[in-house]
Amino acid sequence: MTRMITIGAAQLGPIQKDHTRQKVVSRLIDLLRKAHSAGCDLVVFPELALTTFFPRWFVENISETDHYYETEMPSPVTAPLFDEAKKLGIGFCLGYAELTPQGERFNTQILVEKDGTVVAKYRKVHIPGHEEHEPNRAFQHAERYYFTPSNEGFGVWKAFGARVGMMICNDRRWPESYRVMGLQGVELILCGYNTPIHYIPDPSQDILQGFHNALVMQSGAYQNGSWVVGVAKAGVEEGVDSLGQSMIVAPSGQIVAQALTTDDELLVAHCDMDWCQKYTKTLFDFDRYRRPEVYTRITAQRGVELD
Ligand code: CDT
Repeated sequence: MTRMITIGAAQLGPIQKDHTRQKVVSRLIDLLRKAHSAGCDLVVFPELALTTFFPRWFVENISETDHYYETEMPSPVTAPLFDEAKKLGIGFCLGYAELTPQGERFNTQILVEKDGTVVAKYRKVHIPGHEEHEPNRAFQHAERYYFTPSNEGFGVWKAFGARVGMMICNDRRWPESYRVMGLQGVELILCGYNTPIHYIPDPSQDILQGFHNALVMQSGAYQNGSWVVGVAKAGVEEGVDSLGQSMIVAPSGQIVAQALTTDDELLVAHCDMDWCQKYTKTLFDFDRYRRPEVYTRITAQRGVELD
């Protein structure tokens, strides 16, 4: 018997600064309904799916940006999404900016089961970009000013009849993110992203954005025998062009569905969770073949150490 999950990767086109939460939530609900019509069990939305990617601007007083953060989930404005999903019997994964009662700011993603229960919350571990205003840049990537890196790490939860993990955007470039989940038997990894095509510190990488996006998710899937669902907020948002190319990757490393546009677009794939074992019980039988005793540098040291 196979364990199938029909998954919808719900790519979003741009969200401009003046787009209201209500308008965005109605776009999410449209995609949710499309996914339901396509027989999906689970819909995955991007990172920071409720607002424009606000770390592209710097403000002296961070509290001026409080309106971009959610202080409760669901909230009155996001409740219609939760209600519709529960009514349709479809689960979802949603990225948003979180402001806690203690005043901490996280880049967060939640997983909601088909019955409306919030199964898990993941807070982004690898925060890219810069802490300070860099006035010479065409646009900022001040995520390190707006978000605290989470110390909670990468969990794996039982949901949708599978072992599910989450990561957010820059996490997908680090093999450690996948491996920590791989060591917990992950079968499905959900990842939202916002990736500007123009990489200001080294523009020679601009043309490679799509290649690198596929490279990291395909290798992470294959090397850990897991499905990976990567979902973009794409297109030209407030003048900044962001990568689309949302994709669903099989444990073989093959792309089984990929976005064709940089707009709101739903990709659907029927994902057999038992396919993972073809890899985790053979070539990547961790228990049989891994050599943790010679990998101690991975956790003992952070940067490169030269003799
Ligand atoms: N959102 C996010 O993490 N974006 C980064 C952009 C590159 S770092 C400026 C990413 O890894 O795609």
